[in-house]
Amino acid sequence: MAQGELRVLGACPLDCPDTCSWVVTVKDGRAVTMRGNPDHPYTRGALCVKVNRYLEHTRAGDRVLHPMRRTGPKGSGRFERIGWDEALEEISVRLRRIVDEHGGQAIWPYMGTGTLGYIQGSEGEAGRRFWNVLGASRHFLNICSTAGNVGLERTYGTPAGMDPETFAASRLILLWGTNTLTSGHHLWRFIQDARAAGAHVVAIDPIRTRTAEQADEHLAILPGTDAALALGLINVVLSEGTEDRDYIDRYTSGWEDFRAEVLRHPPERVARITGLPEADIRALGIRLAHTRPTGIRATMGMQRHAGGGTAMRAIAAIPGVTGDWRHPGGGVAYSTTGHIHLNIDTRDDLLAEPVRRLTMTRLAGELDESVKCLWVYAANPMGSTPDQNRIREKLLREDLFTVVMEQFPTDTVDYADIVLPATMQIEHTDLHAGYGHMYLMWNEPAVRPPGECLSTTETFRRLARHMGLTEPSLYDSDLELAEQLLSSGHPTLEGVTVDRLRKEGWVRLNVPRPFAPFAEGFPTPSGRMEFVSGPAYVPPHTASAGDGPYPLALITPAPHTFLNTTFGNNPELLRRSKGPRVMVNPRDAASRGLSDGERARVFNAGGAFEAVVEITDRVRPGVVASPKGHWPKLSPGGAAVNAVVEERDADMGRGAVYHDNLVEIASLGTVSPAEEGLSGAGQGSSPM
Ligand SMILES: Nc1nc2c(c(=O)[nH]1)N[C@H]1C(S)=C(S)[C@@H](COP(=O)(O)OP(=O)(O)OC[C@H]3O[C@@H](n4cnc5c(=O)[nH]c(N)nc54)[C@H](O)[C@@H]3O)O[C@H]1N2
Ligand SMILES: Nc1nc2c(c(=O)[nH]1)N[C@H]1C(S)=C(S)[C@@H](COP(=O)(O)OP(=O)(O)OC[C@H]3O[C@@H](n4cnc5c(=O)[nH]c(N)nc54)[C@H](O)[C@@H]3O)O[C@H]1N2
Ligand code: SF4
Ligand SMILES: [Mo]
Repeated sequence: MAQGELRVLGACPLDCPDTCSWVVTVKDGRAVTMRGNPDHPYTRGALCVKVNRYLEHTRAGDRVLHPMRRTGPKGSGRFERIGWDEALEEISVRLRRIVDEHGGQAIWPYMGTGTLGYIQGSEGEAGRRFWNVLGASRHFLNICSTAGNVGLERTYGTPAGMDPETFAASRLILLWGTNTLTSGHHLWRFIQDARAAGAHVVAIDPIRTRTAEQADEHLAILPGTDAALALGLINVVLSEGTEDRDYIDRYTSGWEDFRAEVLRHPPERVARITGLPEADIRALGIRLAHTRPTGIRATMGMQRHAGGGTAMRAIAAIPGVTGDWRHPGGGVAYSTTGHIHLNIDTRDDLLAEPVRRLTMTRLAGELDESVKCLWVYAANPMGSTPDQNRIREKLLREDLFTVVMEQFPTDTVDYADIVLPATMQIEHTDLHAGYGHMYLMWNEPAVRPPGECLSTTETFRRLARHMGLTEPSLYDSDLELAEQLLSSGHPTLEGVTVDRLRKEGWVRLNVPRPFAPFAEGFPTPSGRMEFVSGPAYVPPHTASAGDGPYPLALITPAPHTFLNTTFGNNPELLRRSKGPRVMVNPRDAASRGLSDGERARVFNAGGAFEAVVEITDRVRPGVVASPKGHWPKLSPGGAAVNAVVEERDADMGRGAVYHDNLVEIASLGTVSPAEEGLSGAGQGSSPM
């Protein structure tokens, strides 16, 4: 390290399972490099295509650096710069008046997943104390993973499962509705270790993603039919007679009913439901029956469907039947968050009376006259939330007071009355925990915030002071908040202190290594895993297509170049994304007269967006795919994929159904040369 240089340890804040450890080199108060930390046992160095540009992003010309007040009509994005005092005064007056006239519940604090920090972000529900003192409505952050979480909780008593590091010990790996190489690529090293020892890797995904391409086998299942496949695989295990009777007797409940449901799903029936060849189902079933340990990596993709919760339950049943939970490297890994027992005290004691709960994915429907203030932070609902057109209409309401705390001028910012400039990760303190690994992570600020940016916690402290609120805990410092978070007394956190985290950068949870969490039972009330009772397969919405006007099943997966809508404005990443595109099978393209590289309109009753057609057999007939993350205002036609995603709930946890919508596609004619640079038209198919 050169003289005068400082090395600061941090952690990636984004909603990605990996929560990378990074090292920022600071010289003369300026961050000069950011590199993945090779010493971290899970993330081991490399960051990713997106975050390699994080430093550049912190200095982007369009960064929001000062408080701003709206000067044009809502949606115009026209603002004037104001001072913090002026902003705080205007906000205080408006909030007081709303609370006096309509009650605190007229405020909707709409927090997203822009940072998963336990201090600044959604995992610790930053700002919640402040909102409780005002009696604001509660925000239900259901946008991402709730169907799967609830499905697993009902089965195992927790959404937690395998330590992902133990995939190195798996001998059969099912990558089930997960695009590992795009959405959390650090798991791949462990999969490669398993492969070197002879493991077989199977991707179960309607799209031939870059991950499916690298797997030994790819089952291109019909969207939303995974529960049926799980039942079919278990059916074959029973035919082979390799179920673990001892494990089932000791550690599970509801087996007889579930077994009857399994017996109703022989491979020939499952083939009809899933669109997979019967021979493939049987072959994988036989492999599963005879390979211990089998590790299943299932992430959020497969639960963004009408039956997502039930699908998770059916998949979760597999290691209960095979006894895979006995072994490290066996079981299911969805999220590790359930293993993290920080003390998340949301301070409901500060509420004067119970308040209602408003649902994140239901913004379009629930943002009615009863809401007088929408306070958006670490979220970009105009880009990420279903039913984009209806949200846009609702945000135009003149008597709605909208405050947006942001780093960048998103589509949502365009509808704000007041914009508050937010810090980025190298500029504030935070505590993190990966949801794809077993480490707590510390993020030390490396540089001073640019302009007048403030962290979430500091913004709420200043606002509380400006409003004259007297509750002492509103003024706790970030380090005090960190100490409180670590004070749960849970054995997995024994010996973990703020000092230690600051010094070492990360700490592994105190769990055995290797870790087999359910080798001897489950954290359910009975101590047993609960097999789903009754029907174990809920068909997807897309199964209802029939000969209706919208026959194509649309999947809207994670893009390689953005993280949700974060980085959607980075010029280089936007260029590499090739712009909004839609993958269409040759057969569906031919029947619509679509040609490769042309501009098309993707639409249904809820709305439409424009995309460049990519004709490819990466998707099967009847299925089309277009990645999430493009900013509507930076997209041709001014709309993005969530214009056609409906506001509907999955079967559990009110989960969103991003991959379960029906659309039609029509040609818009050829792309003009001016657009070609962005669209990448004619460059051929590239993986998701
Ligand atoms: N590069 C990048 N990384 C990301 C994100 C990003 O936007 N970009 N987003 C982050 C976030 S917020 C999350 S929640 C995670 C999500 O990570 P993933 O769970 O990987 O999310 P998706 O890309 O939505 O879906 C994964 C795969 O599931 C497939 N799939 C869709 N429907 C079905 C189905 O019915 N059955 C099966 N078997 N497969 C199906 C899709 O085709 C897709 O390839 O990734 C995080 N990581
Ligand atoms: N079509 C489709 N849409 C989807 C999905 C899908 O699969 N398909 N996936 C969904 C999923 S899984 C998720 S998690 C959601 C995510 O949806 P959102 O939670 O809305 O996340 P982002 O779109 O990334 O927007 C986050 C914003 O927070 C800002 N931000 C980041 N850090 C901070 C901070 O510290 N303070 C403040 N004030 N702001 C900050 C960023 O600049 C960014 O604009 O999207 C969902 N949308
Ligand atoms: S987005 Fe994921 S892979 Fe990329 S740096 Fe962040 S945690 Fe690591
Ligand atoms: Mo997510």
